[in-house]
Amino acid sequence: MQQEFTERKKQMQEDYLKLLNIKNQVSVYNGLYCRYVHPILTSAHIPLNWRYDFNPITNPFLMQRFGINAVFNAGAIKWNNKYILMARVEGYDRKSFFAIAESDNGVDQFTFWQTPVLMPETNEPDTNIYDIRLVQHEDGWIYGLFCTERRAKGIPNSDQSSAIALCGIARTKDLIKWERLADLKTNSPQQRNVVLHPEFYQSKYAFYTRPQDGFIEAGTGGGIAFGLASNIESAVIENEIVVDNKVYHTINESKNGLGPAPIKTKHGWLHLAHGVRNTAAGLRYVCYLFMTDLNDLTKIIYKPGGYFLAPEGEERIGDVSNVLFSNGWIMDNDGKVFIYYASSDTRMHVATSTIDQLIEYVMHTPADGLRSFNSVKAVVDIINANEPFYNV
Ligand code: M1P
Repeated sequence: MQQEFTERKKQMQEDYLKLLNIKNQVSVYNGLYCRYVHPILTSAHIPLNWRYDFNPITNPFLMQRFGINAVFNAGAIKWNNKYILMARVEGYDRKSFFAIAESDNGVDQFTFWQTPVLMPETNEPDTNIYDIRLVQHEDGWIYGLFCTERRAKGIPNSDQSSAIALCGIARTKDLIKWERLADLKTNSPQQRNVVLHPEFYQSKYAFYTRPQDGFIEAGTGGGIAFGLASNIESAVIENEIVVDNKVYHTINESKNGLGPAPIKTKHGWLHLAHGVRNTAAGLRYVCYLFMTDLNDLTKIIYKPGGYFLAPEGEERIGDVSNVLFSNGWIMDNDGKVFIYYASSDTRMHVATSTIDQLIEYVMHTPADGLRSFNSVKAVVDIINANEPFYNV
């Protein structure tokens, strides 16, 4: 028994180190971004000593004591020259929590810090927390805005799935010690995908929100909205203005939500978001880009039609299949952009691009014409413009 224990432990440790040392390679480059061969974080990347009790007396069969189901939807920030991901880690028990992993180059060898983040609670404990957006705000704090989910009040015992999703807010100076602030208050019964703008706007804290009627269904809400709060410690948004609404027969006809905080460029604020539509096989989540005006944050100035990134190959399959979701990206000083995205609520990937390529894409890709007729016109325009350049 002792020998079997020792051998399995050795094998597990060897396999784990092998996984952490995998070097990533570009799998596809399409002129806009590179995709990579390997996912960058999976449940297997969770340190073994979080999952197993390695004491042969208390765990003679060397079985898992805490199973991890998935690692996905990570916030991202460059910190002390490391690429930091604050991932949503989901246990077998379906509860999510946050854990930080770092990498030297942003595309491989992500390694978790020693322990997961023990996010402080408010007076009303969270049942589940997930999908953090990390923002270095100009006020000097790093903020983490995330979804806090609790069982809906006043519903019968027979209903064990009605939930209320709100925006939790915490801040830190070192990513280790977190100060939990009051949950964001808005007039919407449900909020997910809330993001803090990195700069003050009209001397206030500016938020991108996603008002929604139900926990899953957007109802009358579902667009990406914008609102201001005069303080962050007990933030209240009185008025939400929809910036990017859901639209019939588009990639975001059911709902959408902002991804990470936008990146400032000389042309406007560059946004990455997810759009959701319904299909016979369930919801399909894809990522798209748009740009808002530098002076009017509620005004979209460019929005390419369709998606920027959609599930491909094994990305299509997972706990919630046909989902790509991003809530983290990092731009380096040289303009390289690391887009961190999760596939099918199961694992994390990276795509890399440059700010120049993303701007070129956003400014020069035709907008959604909203009708098949206009799609054909867009294709014919490209064919005609190609006349002097393209001969096969
Ligand atoms: O399962 C897909 C996603 O569903 C939710 O996103 P949204 O609020 O936009 O519908 C979230 O639970 C998200 O974590 C999840 O990836």
